[in-house]
Amino acid sequence: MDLGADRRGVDMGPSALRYAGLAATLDSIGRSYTDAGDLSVSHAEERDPETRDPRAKYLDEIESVCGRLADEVADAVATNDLPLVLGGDHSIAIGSLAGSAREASLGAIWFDAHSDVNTPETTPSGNVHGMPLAAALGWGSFADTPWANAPTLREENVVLVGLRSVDDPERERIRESDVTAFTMSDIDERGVVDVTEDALDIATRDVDGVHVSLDLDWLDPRHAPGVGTPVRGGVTYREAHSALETVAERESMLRSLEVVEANPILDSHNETAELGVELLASALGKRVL
Ligand code: 5AB
Ligand code: MN
Ligand code: MN
Ligand code: MN
Repeated sequence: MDLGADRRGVDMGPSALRYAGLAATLDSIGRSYTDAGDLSVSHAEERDPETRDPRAKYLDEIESVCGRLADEVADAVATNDLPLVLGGDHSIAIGSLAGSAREASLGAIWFDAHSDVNTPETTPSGNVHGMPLAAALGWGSFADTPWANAPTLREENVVLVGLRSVDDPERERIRESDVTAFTMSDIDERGVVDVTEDALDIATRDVDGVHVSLDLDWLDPRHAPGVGTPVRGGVTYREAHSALETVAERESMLRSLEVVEANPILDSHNETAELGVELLASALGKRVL
């Protein structure tokens, strides 16, 4: 999917992650897997730009894809498998979350430079990849958007980690909510492991499982250049691994996992996708010894 973002090419992310050796990496850590293939998504060129709602571009097509994705994720959860969702822009998280929360309660950890809680009413861009958490929380007009299955999450179990780019209306909405937000300053002061442990405690409190969403723009653009909305001052390569190793220590609570926003057009030699695969391996228990 790349309909949720302005910079094109993030729909090639899943291919780049496969090409970066996802299957071999899963083999090497002893994980058996089934590649369920790609969901089909129409391209922007196939669509009439005149029909695009400027406040939430391509929302109808995103709805259709997220509905199908939610079914696949829910099916995997129902058979006790761990759905691993490969993006694509972050709008797909609406489907991941809806599917993961279908049969049991869910918390969420959002590793991202951005807070992704805009609504069609507050968005500065009309890009739905800036809205998936608001959709899952049923904020703004997403309260009347039945397909988002909102509220999928309780505010008390949503934790943002590593924020450094938040729009004014998002800041206001987060402050008046029970969502927990850790900025880069929190990571600077406390260290990424401490913050991630706190995030896991909060996201898993009184729920059955947790969804971990990794937007690759969480990392500093030096390490992850192949993303559409890079923001300086992100976590380092080592900090990102430490955080995802901390996630792996709570594997029994991990219900679904997602990596998004890898854009091969903007990347250099596929290094951002390779990093994405490495980080997934850390989240799934890869250790040096
Ligand atoms: B991402 C921005 N807040 O809404 C907006 O990459 C950026 O999924 C959103 O975190 C970035 O357009 C969305 C300015
Ligand atoms: Mn395509
Ligand atoms: Mn982001
Ligand atoms: Mn995001």
